[in-house]
Amino acid sequence: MDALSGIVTTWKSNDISRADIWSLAAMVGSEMTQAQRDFSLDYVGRIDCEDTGRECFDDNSNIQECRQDLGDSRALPDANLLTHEILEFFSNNFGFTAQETVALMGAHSIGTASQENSGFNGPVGWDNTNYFLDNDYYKMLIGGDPSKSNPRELEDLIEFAPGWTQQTIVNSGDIPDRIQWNRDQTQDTARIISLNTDIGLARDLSGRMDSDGEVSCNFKNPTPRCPVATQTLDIMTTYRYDEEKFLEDFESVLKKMIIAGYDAETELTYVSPSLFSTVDLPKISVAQASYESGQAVRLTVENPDGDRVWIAIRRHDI
Ligand code: HEM
Ligand SMILES: [Ca+2]
Repeated sequence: MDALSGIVTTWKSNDISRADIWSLAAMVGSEMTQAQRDFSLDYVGRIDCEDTGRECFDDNSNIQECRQDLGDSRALPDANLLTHEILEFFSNNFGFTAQETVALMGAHSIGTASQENSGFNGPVGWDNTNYFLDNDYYKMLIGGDPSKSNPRELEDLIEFAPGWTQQTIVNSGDIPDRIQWNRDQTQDTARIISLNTDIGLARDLSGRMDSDGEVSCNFKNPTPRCPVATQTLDIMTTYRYDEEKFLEDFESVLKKMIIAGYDAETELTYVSPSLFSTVDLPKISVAQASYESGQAVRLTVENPDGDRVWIAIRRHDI
């Protein structure tokens, strides 16, 4: 939020809302980690929560004045949701199918988790390529025997999957202790994590998880092994073996997510992605925003001729 606030302020008067900029940031983050697909921001005109006339709530469901970190939207999903609860969350809030939900969760192919933010300790993130939006997220959870003509036999999907064990992360202050899964450590896999919600796309932890998130079955070890998540395992397997399909479905569901709640054709403004220009940061006046290395933001604005153009804003030294 802080990194984008300068940009939000600058473009407010151009009919580009904070929600547009945040949606744009999601597309830029995706594009910067996966150049093969076109993560364009196709629409602008989203209404910020303080302008919707709806009520905003704090964590205790008390009505509060709407602001950027306190919206009228639903709470974030809990990291201990079970398979069917994950599917329900994305179905109820976005109308997504199981396939769309499994594709969207592949976002954990990028980024990391940190104790100071969420209480989870995942400095490497969910796979070994946290700067690349690829299908490695699925490879962490689904096995298979590549030497076989059908590498997708159920037993092999389990037997040849990486191993995972739970660990309690002790936190202080307002952040509760967390239970996460750590991938069995080899030289290549040190510190890769999953949350119960990630494991839940491969294993059904129903009836086997306590209220803290501790699970009484094993990911692989058969004494006792957690049952497979029958609603999602096939889709996980498809993406594990077909990166193109994953990227195609991910792009499509992400674009759907960032227009959720709107009839895009009538309530938003279409932006032609064919008009694209790149402008170095010092030439325009949004330098107040602070960027980490690797971050960038793209905007659509009208140029002096009245054309709508794409502008990529990025730090000069990257
Ligand atoms: C059941 C649903 C989900 C849960 C419980 C969940 C939970 C989390 C948690 C706890 C973190 C660590 C945050 C931190 O410590 O900084 C995280 C990071 C992240 N999540 Fe999710 N997430 C979910 C769905 C999604 C979806 C749908 C997306 C995007 C489409 C997403 C994208 C990301 C990204 C990119 C990061 C890395 C952020 C960074 O590196 O700063 N997640 N998620
Ligand atoms: Ca990755």
